[in-house]
Amino acid sequence: MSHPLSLSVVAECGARVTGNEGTLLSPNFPSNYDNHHECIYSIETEAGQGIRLWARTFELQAGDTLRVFDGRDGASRPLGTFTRRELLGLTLNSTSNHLRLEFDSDGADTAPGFQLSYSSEYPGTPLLISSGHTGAQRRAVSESFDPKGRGTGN
Ligand SMILES: [Ca+2]
Repeated sequence: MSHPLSLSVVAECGARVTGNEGTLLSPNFPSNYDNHHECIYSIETEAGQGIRLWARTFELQAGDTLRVFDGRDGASRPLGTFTRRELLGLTLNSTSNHLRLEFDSDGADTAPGFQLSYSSEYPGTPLLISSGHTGAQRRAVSESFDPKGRGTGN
């Protein structure tokens, strides 16, 4: 069993993770995901911090999507819907300490999927969980699209 507050966690399908940094894997990764698969991932870091998310591997078939929401549920502001290799070279930043990801695959064709990394926006800050704290701080959203990309992957 992993510790809920460990600094680095690996989350698989359907996981809810807390911590300063971690990795999210698509179902079966590094093998291909299955058809008709739906996975929801929830990330929570300490209150008052944002979350930075980027892809180390991202390869979906057209028709299979990863949707990212800036908040704790699917009613939150969408940060984007990504398929094929569209998330490679991008960094997504949340405005709150919650991030929700929804992966859906359709009934035809699969691919290796994704290996995503996330970290708190201010790494190095001590891990402080203060329940009851209502972080009303708002930061500007920055979705940085790096035209250079991150090379051609592995
Ligand atoms: Ca598919």
